[in-house]
Amino acid sequence: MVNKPSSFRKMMETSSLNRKTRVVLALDISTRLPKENRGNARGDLLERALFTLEQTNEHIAALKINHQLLLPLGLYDLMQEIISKAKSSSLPVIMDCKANDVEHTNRWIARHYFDAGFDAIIANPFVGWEGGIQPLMSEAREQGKGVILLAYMSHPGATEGYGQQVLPTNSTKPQPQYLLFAQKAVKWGADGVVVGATYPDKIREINDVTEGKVPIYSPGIGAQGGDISEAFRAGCKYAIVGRAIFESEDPGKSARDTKDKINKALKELK
Ligand code: BMP
Repeated sequence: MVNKPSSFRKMMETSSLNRKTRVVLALDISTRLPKENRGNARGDLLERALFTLEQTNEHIAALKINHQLLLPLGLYDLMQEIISKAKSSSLPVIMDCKANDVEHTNRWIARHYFDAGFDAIIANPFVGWEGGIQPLMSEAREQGKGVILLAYMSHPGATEGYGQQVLPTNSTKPQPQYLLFAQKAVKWGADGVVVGATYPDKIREINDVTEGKVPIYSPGIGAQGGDISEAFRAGCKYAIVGRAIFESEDPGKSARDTKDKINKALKELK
């Protein structure tokens, strides 16, 4: 059952070291596509996304795409321009699809995202290993790609699922769901875990369980109220930042400031 980490992990480390940044840009630029003007609206959306990527490129270690950009642009359609642009500067691209389905569906989700050029996908460990995460991992390993698992999400309702106490199979002692997910991330050879920066204590606890074997990706900084320096002090490895960068007047400057703030926090930790 145990998997080895993929080359995606190495790719992330190389990108982060070369660019001296731990920022993963969540390129969640979003708009409606009015029926009467769909073509132009899609074109404008693509242009804005490409421009933001250009402005921020040198300050980020990777790019994360989510549904609000993928759905209007289309996977094998305009999204290809964004993936190509990222690839041309050796920027890893992560698809935040939160895959959460059964064997054959998960397998096809992974195949399409990897075939389309994504280097890693994000998945939900609630589905379990057999017929859930296993097919994603096997597709990823066949193609040298990565799988990142959710461990504790950044929103308030995360306490209800990730934060609940559960009785693991073959045990009489309840344990927090997120710590079980952290153990499974190590056992399954996940290439990362997502832990909300809004819960720095959870970052610390999860980091203790994974013993640094699985890099922690933290979203929830800025717009959702998480503090970037605190997240890194707690053990996060990469910060996922979206609106605080792309909604600012100068995304390039915001990305650079975010990078600098993280590097300062890391320096103080030494
Ligand atoms: P922002 O920095 O604008 O809040 O964006 C965060 C990004 O990370 C979004 O794409 C969101 O869907 C994602 N995300 C999150 O905010 N919390 C999680 O727990 C997991 C996520 O993937």
